[in-house]
Amino acid sequence: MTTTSRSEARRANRPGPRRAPDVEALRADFPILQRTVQGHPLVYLDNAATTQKPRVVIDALRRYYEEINANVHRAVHTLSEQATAAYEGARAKIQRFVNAAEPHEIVFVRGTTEAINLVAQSFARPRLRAGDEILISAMEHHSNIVPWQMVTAERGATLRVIPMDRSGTLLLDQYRDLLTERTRLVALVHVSNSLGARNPVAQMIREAKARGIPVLLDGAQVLGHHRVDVRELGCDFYAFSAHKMFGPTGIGGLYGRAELLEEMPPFQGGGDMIRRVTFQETTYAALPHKFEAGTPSIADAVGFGAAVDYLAGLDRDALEAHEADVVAYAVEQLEALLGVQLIGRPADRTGVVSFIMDCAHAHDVGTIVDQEGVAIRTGHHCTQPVMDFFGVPATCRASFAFYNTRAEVDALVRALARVRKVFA
Ligand code: C6P
Repeated sequence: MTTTSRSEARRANRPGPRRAPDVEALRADFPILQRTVQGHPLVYLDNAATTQKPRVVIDALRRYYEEINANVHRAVHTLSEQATAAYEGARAKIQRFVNAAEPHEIVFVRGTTEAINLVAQSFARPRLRAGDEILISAMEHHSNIVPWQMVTAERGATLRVIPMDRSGTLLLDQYRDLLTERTRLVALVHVSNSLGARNPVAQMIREAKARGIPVLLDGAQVLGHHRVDVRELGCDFYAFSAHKMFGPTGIGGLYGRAELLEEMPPFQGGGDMIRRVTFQETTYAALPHKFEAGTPSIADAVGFGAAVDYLAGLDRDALEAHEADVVAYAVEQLEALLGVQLIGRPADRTGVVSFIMDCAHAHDVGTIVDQEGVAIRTGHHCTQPVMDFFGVPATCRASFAFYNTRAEVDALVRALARVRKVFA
């Protein structure tokens, strides 16, 4: 594609009246999508694990290191001031992207896992008493189970679980019954990474808040697919990872309502999170720096800002519609295949289709389809309780981003036919 036709195509993908996105032009933004794997064009269907990075993000990282690199908040020299401006500028971009009220309501963390651990240790731990309860759901990622197990065990509190049915739908009547005067926090996955179920979080938050119970959402699988407005949702905490929304690895965000963040003690101690240190005592820096001990991932935060700029510059409604079409096509094609069984059939599905094959273990399926250039994830997807619920050791998971196409679903289906030929 020439430079002119590429910029014309890019214009077609900007916000405006609804039209089909120019997916080929979007794919050209992602250098890795041009490569081959095992002699075949790469078909990347492992976006729930991590998304690919557009050129603008890669360039932002390179430019940062080539032109600005310095430590932040520490020196008066020009580079340090520029690095600080770039780092804090990225925070403001992310604040606007999720519609938080203030930049200091966004804490930079390593990712969703660290964001949830921060809330478990700094919000829940000091508040929990024996007999209190934390409520999670049956479809949580280990990141939204283990931190709560650790903190409830230590404090003599109990972890309760909202059940689901075999479609991968949470049982809301039981949810209501589980919200009691003992519940100290609801911590809920917004979109399940192993089933693709998008939970009715707005309604669930309303019901918790009506009883004065704070809510944390695990948004790891959301921001790359849907717009999120944390204030409209009314959640207290929202955890997310840049690498699942076209940004770098090693950086993510925790949105927290300022009022709650203010009350919470620091998560870690060290440089940059203090106001004054003596051997007798330490006073802490203001938000958000109180929660950002040590030198942060500055370049990655800048790259995260570039990813958010990239997404905000696209027609997201059109991309969402395109992605929904590709995912629906994948469901239709996979369920028509002999010996393939879908795991979970959520009515509201985002980005993920999990399945098993009767002729082969998931890992063998993953190995064979890789030989055809198709990347899917196989295993328990860090959701072992979900595997236990469905009575399977592992699933194959095809997970999508807006740059995927129906033709790539066809490539997956052809690769699965080869699995059948090898094992049946
Ligand atoms: N899921 C997947 O292949 P981190 O690793 O901190 O960026 O994100 C953890 C996490 C938390 N919640 C959900 C719903 C997730 O999907 C993930 C990461 C990847 O599904 C890696 S296990």
